[in-house]
Amino acid sequence: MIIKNVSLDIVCGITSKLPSNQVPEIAFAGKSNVGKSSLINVLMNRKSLARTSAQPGKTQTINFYNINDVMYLVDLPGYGYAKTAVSEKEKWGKMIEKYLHHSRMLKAVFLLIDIRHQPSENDRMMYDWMIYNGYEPIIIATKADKLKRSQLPKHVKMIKEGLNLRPGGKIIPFSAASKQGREEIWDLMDELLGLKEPEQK
Ligand SMILES: Nc1nc2c(ncn2[C@@H]2O[C@H](COP(=O)(O)OP(=O)(O)OP(=O)(O)O)[C@@H](O)[C@H]2O)c(=O)[nH]1
Ligand SMILES: [Mg+2]
Repeated sequence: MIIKNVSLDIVCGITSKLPSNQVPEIAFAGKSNVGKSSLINVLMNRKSLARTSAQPGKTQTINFYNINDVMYLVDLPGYGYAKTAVSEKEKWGKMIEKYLHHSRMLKAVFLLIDIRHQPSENDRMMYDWMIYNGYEPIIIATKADKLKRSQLPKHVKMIKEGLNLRPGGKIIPFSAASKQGREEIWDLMDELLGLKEPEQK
C-alpha cells in the first residue's frame, strides 16, 4: 500500500460503544510496551502519530487509524502491565475481547511478542484465545534490533515453541528502529485485504 493519508479517526475508552466500520480493520495486540504503537507508526510512515512511551501502559484506548480511507489499523491497549489495578485489567481484558469478538470488519490480528523473551503466560493465553475464536494470529517478533542478526533464528524458534504455534503459523521479526520487516508486513496485509495477489511460490 502506498500511504497517502492517515488520521486517528476513532478513539474508544472503556465505556465507549465500539464503532461499526465499513472498511476492513487489522488489529495489533500484545503486552504493554511490546511496541504496538511504534509498529503502527512505522507502517504509516509517521514518527509519532500513535503515541509511544518507554513506560508501559501508554495506550489506554482502542485507537482506529484511517489509512487512505480504505482500511483501519487498530491499536489496542497492552495487557499484562503489572501496575494496573486488577479491576482495570479485567475491564480492559473484556473490552479487547469484546472488540475482537464483535468487530465484523476485522480481517486479521497481529500478536506482538518481544523477540528477546519467552512468551509469557498472558501471551500464551491470548494466542490460544485467538485460535479458539477462529483467528489465525500472525506473530510479530518485535525489537529485533536488540539482538544480533545471527541470534534471530534461535529466538524465532523459542517463540514458536513457547506459543506452541500452529503448523503454518507465521512469525515475522520486526524492528521499529531499523524498519526491518515493514515490507513483509505490508505485503501480508495487502494480501489479507485482497489488494494484492498472493506471491507465487
Ligand atoms: N529498540 C527498539 N525499541 C522499540 C521498538 N519498538 C518499540 N520500542 C520502544 O519500546 C517502548 C514501547 O513502545 P510502544 O510502541 O509505546 O509500545 P506499546 O506496545 O504500544 O505499549 P502500550 O501502549 O503501553 O501497550 C518505547 O520506548 C519504544 O521506543 C523496536 O523495534 N526497537
Ligand atoms: Mg501503545
